[in-house]
Amino acid sequence: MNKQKIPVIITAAITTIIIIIGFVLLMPVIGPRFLHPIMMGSEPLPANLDASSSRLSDDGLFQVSWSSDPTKVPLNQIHTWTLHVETPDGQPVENASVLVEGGMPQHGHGLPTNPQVTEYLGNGDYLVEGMRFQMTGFWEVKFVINSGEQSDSITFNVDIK
Ligand SMILES: [Cu+2]
Repeated sequence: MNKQKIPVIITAAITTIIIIIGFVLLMPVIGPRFLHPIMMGSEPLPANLDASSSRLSDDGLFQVSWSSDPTKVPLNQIHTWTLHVETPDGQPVENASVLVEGGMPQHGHGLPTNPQVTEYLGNGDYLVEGMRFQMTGFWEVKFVINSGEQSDSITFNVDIK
């Protein structure tokens, strides 16, 4: 073998190995975004998760339920939700402040919009505007509820079809 070619071959081999190792190390970071287009619709709700639309908040302060308008959550369309908040013994929680968060935990992205509670409708009901889910699969929708001295949050697991 030509002596001058050996360093070139070694350099190329090392470079290749570094690129491969770098790619493997970065997969957990870039994977969700990189693979996102082919993930669409591939992951239904994990079987062990509670998918009910009425649940007790994390610290047990509020009984919370949601409904969507239209009733079946539409795919990729801006729509509204109504959140109902009451105490565990059934009294409506009036004039709370509610923050909305969410995303797809398996894809590593959040909601495509920034939904807001825009109106207190009375009787413990809150209008949530700007909801949109741009793909099918398992979504989390989290509400942080502040009422007077009381603060609690709840995460709903939603299967968008
Ligand atoms: Cu996604």
